[in-house]
Parts: sequence; C-alpha cells; structure tokens
Amino acid sequence: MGAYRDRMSEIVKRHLEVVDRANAVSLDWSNGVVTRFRHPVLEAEHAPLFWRYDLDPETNPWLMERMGVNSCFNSGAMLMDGRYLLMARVEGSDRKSFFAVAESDRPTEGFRFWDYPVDLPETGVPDVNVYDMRLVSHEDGYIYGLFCTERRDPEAPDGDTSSAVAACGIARTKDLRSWERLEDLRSDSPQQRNVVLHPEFVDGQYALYTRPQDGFIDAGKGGGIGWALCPDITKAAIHGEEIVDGKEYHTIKESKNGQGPAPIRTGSGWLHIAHGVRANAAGLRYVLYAFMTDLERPWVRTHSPGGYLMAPVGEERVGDVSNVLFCNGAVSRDDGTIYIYYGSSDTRLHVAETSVGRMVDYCVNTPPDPLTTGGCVAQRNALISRNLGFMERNRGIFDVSLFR
Ligand code: M1P
Repeated sequence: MGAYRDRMSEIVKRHLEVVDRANAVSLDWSNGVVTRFRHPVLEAEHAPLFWRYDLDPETNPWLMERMGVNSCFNSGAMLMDGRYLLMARVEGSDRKSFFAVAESDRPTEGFRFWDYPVDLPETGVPDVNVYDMRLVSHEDGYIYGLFCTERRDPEAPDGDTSSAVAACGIARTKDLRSWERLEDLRSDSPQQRNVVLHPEFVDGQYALYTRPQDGFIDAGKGGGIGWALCPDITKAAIHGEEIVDGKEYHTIKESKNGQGPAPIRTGSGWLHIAHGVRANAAGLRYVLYAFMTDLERPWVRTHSPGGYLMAPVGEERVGDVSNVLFCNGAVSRDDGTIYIYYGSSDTRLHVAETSVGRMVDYCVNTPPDPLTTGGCVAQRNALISRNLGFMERNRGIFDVSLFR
C-alpha cells in the first residue's frame, strides 16, 4: 500500500502542476500581429488520471499506467455560454486518435476535460482513426463537426499495412454531448482531408472548403483549398471543386495547404487562417498563414499576404512530427478579440491572441508573395526607402541610429 500511496501523491502532484498552471503572454516572440502564450493550453498530462490508471489498489497495487495518452493537440474550438470549449485530438499510446472536449471559463488556461471522450457514432464502415475536427455553428441551428476519418486503403496489397484513405466525416450536435453521424462526404477526389463547413448558406446550399488530393500524404496534381456547394448535408456529395487558394512553387504552401477553422466574418471580408506545407531536406515544414475572401463570394480571394503568419519556434519545433504548426480552431469574440488555438509538432496545443482589426490590417497591408527573389527585393527596397525618408524627416522624434 505504501508504494501505491507514494505513487498516487507523485502522479496527482504532476497532474495538478500542469492543469492548474497559470498562463501568461510570452515575451519571447511576437510579430505584432499575434501574441503567443507561454505554456501549452493542452498536453498529454491534461488527460484525467482516471482515463489512464486503474485507480483501485486491489487490481493495480503499483499504480501503473494502464492506458497511456501520448498527446493532445489539433483542436476545434468554440465559445458557448461564455465558456471556451476545445474539441481536442487526443492520441492514445496505441496511436489511435479520438475526440474529447476540454472546457474553461478562460481562453488561455484552466482547461479540464469532460469525464468521457466523445462517443462518436460510426457509419457502416468503421473509422480506424479520426482527427482534426472543425467545429462550426451553422446558421441552420446545428453545430457541425467535420473531421478526417482514416481507413486502410482497400486497394493496398496484402503486405502494405501503411496505405490509407482519408475522407471527410460529418457529425452534428446541439450540445457537443450527443452526436448524429451523417454520411461521409463524397467527392471526385481520391482523398479528402481538411474539409471545413462555411458557417452560412450560400445560394441556399451548404458550402464546403475542401482539399482534394491524390495520395494520403502527397497532394499530387490536387492540392489547394477548394470550394464546392452541396444541397443536402445529410448526404453530402460535391462535384467540380473550385480552387480558392492554390499551392504554388517555392512558397510556404508549395507541397500542400489546408483551410484551418471556419473563416471569420469581418466588415472587410472573410478572414481565413490556414496551414501551408513545404518540403525540405529534413521533411515537411508546416506553418500558419492567413488570407481573406469576398463577403458575398467567399470563394473569391481578395487579400493574400505573402509568407507565414506563424512558424514553429522554441519547443513548438519538436515533437512526434517535428516542425509542424497546425490550426483547426479559433474563437472570435464580440469585442473583436481572436484566440487562435494551434497544435505544435503533433504533440501539444497552444494559444495565441490577436484581433479582427490586427488580422485585417495584416492581410490588407502585407504585400503578396511576388514569387521571385527580384520581386521580393523590390518589395523590401520600397519599404526601406519609405522608412529612410520617414526617419530623415523625423530626426527629432527618435534616435535614428537605434534602428540601424
Ligand atoms: O503531421 C502534420 C499534419 O498532417 C496532416 O495534415 P495535412 O493533411 O495537411 O498533411 C494531418 O494529419 C494533421 O493532423 C497533422 O498535424
């Protein structure tokens, strides 16, 4: 009993240190557009102890972990009755991901999981793995969860136990507790991941952001954030996706990209947060970027700032899949504050704060990627020359030598 008691106090202490940890703005890094918070808002240790241990000393005298949790990351997010709700991707030590809701009255700390993970109904074909749910309060009155459902590729030869098919699963709810599973999305693309429901009807139909792709990892001749309408969400089928934001050679999204959370309506257009992926000698690098589309025609891009909004820094750079930032959840408050919830390296979930005003300014005033070094130098030279003129005219205001 002594071993049990010692271990109990050890694991409870460690757990409470993490879940009760206060968070604060990180002073290490800010580009003025978004401000990061120092600690992750969710990580494996947030999983309740009763999810992981058999707590009965009769059956577990050494208090060993029976069902480990490997990571908590890429989460959908929403604000409901003043509470911040995260639909986390929780991955067990058996590699399977599942969904679970974590709740707090504060956007940046204090998240606790509900007692049970989401009991997600299945279609006729069981999901082998599910992940990356986007939560959307649609104007039809339901909250939708669109997510990736992954199954073994039925065409794969017997010895190939890796090839998979990714499809878009769709479920809906009113309270995040009881869920109705709808049919998986049918599309012309062999694989679909990162499918997101637009929050409003367009031409009386449901509208979807998609990511057509040929292979499970490789976008192939597909890729890009697509757009399609669908009249019946209970039997969702789309044809002829139009590309809203394509992948492009030698950019932060040269390999593939994907819509993040559902776009945020602003007075100047729909604000999109997305991820872009590029290849390098060490593998793939995932960063977050932003763009805007027209209010009336959400499939028409109006502003496309060049480069990334956020790239992995510090501990974010390392994890199960290193060099990855991925966002599928954001909360936009009535006062204009936006909380961006983003996973790092498929291991933990962080939060960064910004505002509608800042994000729109960023999208409107950041020059687009000119796609060549010469174009980039010309853009930078224009900025330098404007600044040097401004500094010259305002020598009395600040010490110009500090900026050299
Ligand atoms: O491992 C990095 C990411 O890979 C996938 O994203 P994408 O479909 O754009 O390649 C997803 O599995 C995502 O969850 C993961 O973070």
